[in-house]
Amino acid sequence: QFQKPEDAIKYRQGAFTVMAAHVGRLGAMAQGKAPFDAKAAAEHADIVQTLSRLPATAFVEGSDKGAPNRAKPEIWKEAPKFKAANDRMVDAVAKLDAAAKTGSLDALKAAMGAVGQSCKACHDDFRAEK
Ligand code: ASC
Repeated sequence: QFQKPEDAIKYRQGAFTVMAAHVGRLGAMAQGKAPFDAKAAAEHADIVQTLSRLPATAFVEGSDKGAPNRAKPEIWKEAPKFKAANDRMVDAVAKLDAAAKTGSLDALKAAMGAVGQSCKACHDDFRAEK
């Protein structure tokens, strides 16, 4: 699937970068820093849901090196724990997508809380400091 570790690193970083952009726009709405636009929120959540499934495919063995990246060795040493953390993120994002489709700001706020926690949990355990 990836020719070299660098390709996997770039792929997952690209997915995370675009996810973060759309999560950020949803976060701004959830926090009242941007006006709530139900249609835009549903579109952002849809994009995030599609992207949420991609990074896990790109944490291939040996891709801790090959290009600058912040993946900790625990991703591979504690693979079941990493998979569980990834699955929680995917699950939280699926719920976010459902919440965004309801058009309710309160539903969006609640779902964003869980998404943010799932981002942070994985970063705390599996992402190295800069
Ligand atoms: C974001 C983003 C993250 C998470 C994290 C939540 O918008 O880019 O990495 O939320 O900050 O704690």
